[in-house]
Amino acid sequence: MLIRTASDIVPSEITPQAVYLNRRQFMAASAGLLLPLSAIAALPAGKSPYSTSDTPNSRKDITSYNNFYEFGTGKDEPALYAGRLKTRPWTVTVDGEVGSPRSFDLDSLLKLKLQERIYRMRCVEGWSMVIPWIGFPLAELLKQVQPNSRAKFVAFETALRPGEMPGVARRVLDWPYREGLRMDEAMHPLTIMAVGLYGDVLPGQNGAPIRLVVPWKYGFKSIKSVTRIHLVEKQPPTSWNLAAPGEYGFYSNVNPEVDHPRWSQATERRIGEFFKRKTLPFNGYGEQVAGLYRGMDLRKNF
Ligand SMILES: Nc1nc2c(c(=O)[nH]1)N[C@H]1C(S)=C(S)[C@@H](COP(=O)(O)O)O[C@H]1N2
Ligand SMILES: [Mo]
Repeated sequence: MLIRTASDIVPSEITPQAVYLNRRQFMAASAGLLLPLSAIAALPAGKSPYSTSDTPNSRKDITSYNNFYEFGTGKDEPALYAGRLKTRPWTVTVDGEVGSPRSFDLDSLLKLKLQERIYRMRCVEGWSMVIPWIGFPLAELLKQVQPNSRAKFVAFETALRPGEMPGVARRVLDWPYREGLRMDEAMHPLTIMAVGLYGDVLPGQNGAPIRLVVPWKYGFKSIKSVTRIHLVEKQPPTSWNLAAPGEYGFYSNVNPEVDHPRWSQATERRIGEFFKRKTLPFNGYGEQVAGLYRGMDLRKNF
């Protein structure tokens, strides 16, 4: 057997990581094994046409300044404690007004067509970040369970595990964390379920192992660590709307003209920048989504 030292190997002989992972993934699939977790690192082949050309925030910003109240209300607490959440095994149950309700094991969801999409996320408190998500359109998942004609809204729930979530001992919100979308919002191609960011699996603090991302709405709509997706006829209750109905509406589309009762929504600070930016209607995605709300009074439906 020929033994070579590192200095004998030219760079072109080193299998690029992506090719290596694809091969491993292929071998695992053909052997009937679960996909290795690391496989998703290899998956996003190209950029999605839905991506913004804004420069993404650093991985450090994205993973150290978070809102995830199940792990505490401090922006630094999710990074400290969210790793306690056990993300395997993980099932997402999709049921309600559907022809074929199903519980999906996370690993089967990772086989849906994953893409990298760079989205602006905007928090209601006036800060924003640009995050390179890896995910698949929520519509792809919903189509698999065949929504019926009574399915008008989609309700989402986060896992509730007091033993792993130090923040739920305090009733800052009515747990589990709940969110909702209208059916047409849920089916819109901009709406994704994210399973990774920056070419890797989702860090705990960003909602591991799977979270919703709705880039034209305030950050709290993008619910983390989702275990249940329930299709319903009536507009479902949502955590922030239950907690403070005058401050957080069901729609929560980014709207610089409708202020939060306690602060202006006209400007935002991109994390890492010094000067504030003007906030754009629908967070800059108006061309794609304004039509969903034609004829609606967006002051009343905030
Ligand atoms: N389950 C759950 N999901 C959640 C939250 C939360 O506290 N719990 N916070 C929301 C808020 S207010 C924001 S701004 C975003 C933050 O996502 P990020 O930390 O990945 O940037 O997550 C949203 N999803
Ligand atoms: Mo937020």
